Amino acid sequence: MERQMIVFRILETKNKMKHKFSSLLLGFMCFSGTIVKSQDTTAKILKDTDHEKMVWFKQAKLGIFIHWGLYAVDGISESWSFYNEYLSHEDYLKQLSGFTAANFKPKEWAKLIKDSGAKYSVITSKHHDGFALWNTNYGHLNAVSHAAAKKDVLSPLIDALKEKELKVGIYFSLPDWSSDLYTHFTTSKRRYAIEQDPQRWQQYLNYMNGQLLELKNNYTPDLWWFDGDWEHPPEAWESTKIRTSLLKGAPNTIINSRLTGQGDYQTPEIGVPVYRPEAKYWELCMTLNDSWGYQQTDNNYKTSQQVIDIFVDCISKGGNLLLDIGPKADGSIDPIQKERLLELGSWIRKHHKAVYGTEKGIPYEHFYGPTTLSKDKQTLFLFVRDIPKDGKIVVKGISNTIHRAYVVGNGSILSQNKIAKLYWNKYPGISYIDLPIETIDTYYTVVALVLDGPIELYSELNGAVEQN
Ligand code: JFZ
Repeated sequence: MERQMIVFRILETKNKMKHKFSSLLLGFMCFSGTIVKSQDTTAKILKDTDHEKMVWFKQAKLGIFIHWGLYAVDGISESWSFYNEYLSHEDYLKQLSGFTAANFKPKEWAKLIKDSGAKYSVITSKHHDGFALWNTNYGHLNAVSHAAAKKDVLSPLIDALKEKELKVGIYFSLPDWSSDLYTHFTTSKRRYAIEQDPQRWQQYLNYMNGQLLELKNNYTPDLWWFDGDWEHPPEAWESTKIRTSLLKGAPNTIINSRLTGQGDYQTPEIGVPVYRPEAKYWELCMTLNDSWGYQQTDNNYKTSQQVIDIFVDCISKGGNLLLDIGPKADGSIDPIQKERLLELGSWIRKHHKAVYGTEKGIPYEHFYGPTTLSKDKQTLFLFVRDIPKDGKIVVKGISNTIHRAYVVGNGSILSQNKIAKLYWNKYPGISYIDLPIETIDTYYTVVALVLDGPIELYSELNGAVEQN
C-alpha cells in the first residue's frame, strides 16, 4: 500500500497530460488479486540488439541517474510543475537566476559516483522543460546564456566521469515544452497539432536533431536515455532515423526503450519488478526519496537497507539499478544522498564478487532469498538479509556437490550438513549451512557455494521409495 502511494505521488505530477497513459499504467498496477506482470514492455525493444555491445551494461549492475536542472532552485517537480499548471511558465523560468552552479565540483560528483560502486551514470542534458545544460547553438534556454551559472555544466561533468572510467549516459527529453516549435505547452495549452502545421513540426525535429548531433559530437556517449516518447507516435518522432543517425560511426552506443521501438533494453520505472522480467537487458530507475530532482520538502528517503534491498532484488533478477540523485542548484549534493551512495558502495565493494558480472539467480523454491550465479555458473551466491534464528540457512534441490561454502568479503568457511539424502535415488536432499552470528553483515551477508560444476537444479517429483 505504502509503495503504491509513492508511485502515485510520483505519477501525480504528470497524470493530467498523460491521462490516458497513466490510467493505463495505474490500471496495471492497481489490479491486485490477479497476477499482472506490470510494465512488461518487451514488445517495445528491438529484437536484433547486438549482444557484444551490451556486455558492459549487463555486467555493470549499478548506474547513477542525475536529475539536475532549474527545478532544483525552488525544489519543485522537474518540468511537470509548470506543465501541470501548479505555477506559471514565467515563474518557472524565474528559477534561471537561481541556477548558479556556484559550488559545482564535477570531479567530486564523479568520485562519489565511482565510490557508490556504479559503473555508469546518466545525466539529464535536457529535461521536458527544454533547459539545456550545455552550450547549445539551438533553442533559447541553456545554462550558458540564460542561467546565473553562465557556464556549460555538462562538459566538465562528462570529462570527470570519463576520467574515472565511468560509462556516460545522456538523458534527453524528446519533448521540449518551452520551445515555440513544439506542440505541447501545458496540460491545457497545445500550440498546434502536427497535422495542422507539419512544417512547424519539421522545424522542431530539425532543432531537436541538431541538439542530438551536438551531444553526439561533443561527448560520444556510451548510452542514450530518451524520455517523453509518449507524446507522439514513433513515426512523428522519426525514431528509426534518430537511431540510425546516433549509431552512425558509433555502432556500440546503447539506447534505452523510450525511443519507441528502437531501444536495446527495458526501463521499468519505480516499481521493482516482482517477477523476473523476460527481457535479457533491463534497468530499473529509482529515486532515493520520492522525487527525481532536488526537493527540500521531500524527506521520504529510503534507508540504506531499503536501497540495498532494491539493488539486490534487481541483480538477482538479472537487471541493473539506475539510482537517482538530485543535486542542488548550486551544484552541491545533499548529505543524505551522499551517505546512501557511499553505504551502498561500501557494501558492494565488500561483495563485489557476488555482484559484478554475475547472472540472475535461481528460483526461490531452492533458497528463500535472492541469489546470483557466477558467469561459469559454478558458484551460487546466496543473499541473506536477516539473522537466521537457528544460525542455519537452507538450500534445497541442488544436485551438485557443494565443495565449499564461505562468506563473501569475510572468508569464513562454513560447515554444512545434508539431510533427507537417500543413496538410491537422485533426490539431492536438503543442505543446512551454518552461518555464525559473527559473520552477519549490516545489510546482507553473502554466502558463496562453490559447486563441482555448473549448477544443476533438481526438479523431478520423487517416485515411491523402492528400498530402505
Ligand atoms: C519520466 C519523466 O517525465 C520524469 O520527470 C523523470 O525524468 C523520469 C525518470 O522519466 O517519467 C516517466 C516516464 C515513463 C514512465 C513513468 C514516468 N513509465 O513508463 O512508467
